[in-house]
Amino acid sequence: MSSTTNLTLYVAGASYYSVRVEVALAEKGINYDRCTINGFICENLEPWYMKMNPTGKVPTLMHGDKPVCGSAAILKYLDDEFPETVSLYPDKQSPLYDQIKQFEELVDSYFLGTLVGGCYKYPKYVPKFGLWDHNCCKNIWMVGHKIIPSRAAENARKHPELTELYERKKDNIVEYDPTEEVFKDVLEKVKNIVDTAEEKFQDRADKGEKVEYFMTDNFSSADIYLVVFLKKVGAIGFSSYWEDGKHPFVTEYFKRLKQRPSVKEVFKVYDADIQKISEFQIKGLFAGKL
Ligand SMILES: N[C@@H](CCC(=O)N[C@@H](CS)C(=O)NCC(=O)O)C(=O)O
Repeated sequence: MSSTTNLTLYVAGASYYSVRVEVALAEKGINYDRCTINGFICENLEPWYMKMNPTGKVPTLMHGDKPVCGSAAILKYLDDEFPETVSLYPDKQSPLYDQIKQFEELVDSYFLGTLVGGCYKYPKYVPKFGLWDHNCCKNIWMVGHKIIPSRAAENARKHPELTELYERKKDNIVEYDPTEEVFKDVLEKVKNIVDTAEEKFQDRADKGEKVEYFMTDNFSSADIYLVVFLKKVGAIGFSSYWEDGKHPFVTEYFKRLKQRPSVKEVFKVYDADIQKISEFQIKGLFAGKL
């Protein structure tokens, strides 16, 4: 996409947190350059990337030479910096703003990599693997808890000026390689997010409000968080958490939102990227490392 806004978004294929930003940019109609970072060969640990985003994670948005790191910060930044585009947050003074932020914090109360790593290690808890299959979970688990920390240690030796940043990447081992107890706790959190969403829809319907969108009358960041959450968790294999007859609002909402042009366009690329994650293993990229 040609850039008229001096924006470059660094993403990884099928990255949960990156997809949020891509939906926001599509929704706002903002042009940007998309740069794909290949986590499988640890491009996110290259010094040039770590200098932009000291966490070594995606997404990162570069606006000119200013980096904005992490999906939550980027979504808010886009709203503040591009006020002429459709707004994704209500006025900061309104109680709705705090409610939306609270829901977003609930969705971010666990780390997606922990869910994915746990699904690889304890597949008996996954009702039915979907497009994001057991192999995808295995690949991410491998990269997340083993390849990235070992490359970080190597890079720390090569680039001593960045040792402190690379040292932090050791945390990846715990993040992506949960114990069964930690994983079960994450699953409870996932269920709780689905239940909370259903209750919120029900409350608004009871008050006679329209429930086309999640927390407000218009498409908002709460929709981005919810639809991307449902997409990812559903692709892994947990759609029965809401397709159980007890979550009719969530079920209908997801069917509807998937058809929204911004969401549809981004999810199409996302699905294709999931396929590529499986192919990486087929090509033997991990040969000698497994
Ligand atoms: N809180 C961050 C999380 C970003 C994140 O964890 N991204 C994953 C990809 S979906 C990543 O970069 N993983 C590589 C790593 O953990 O080193 C956000 O909201 O953007």
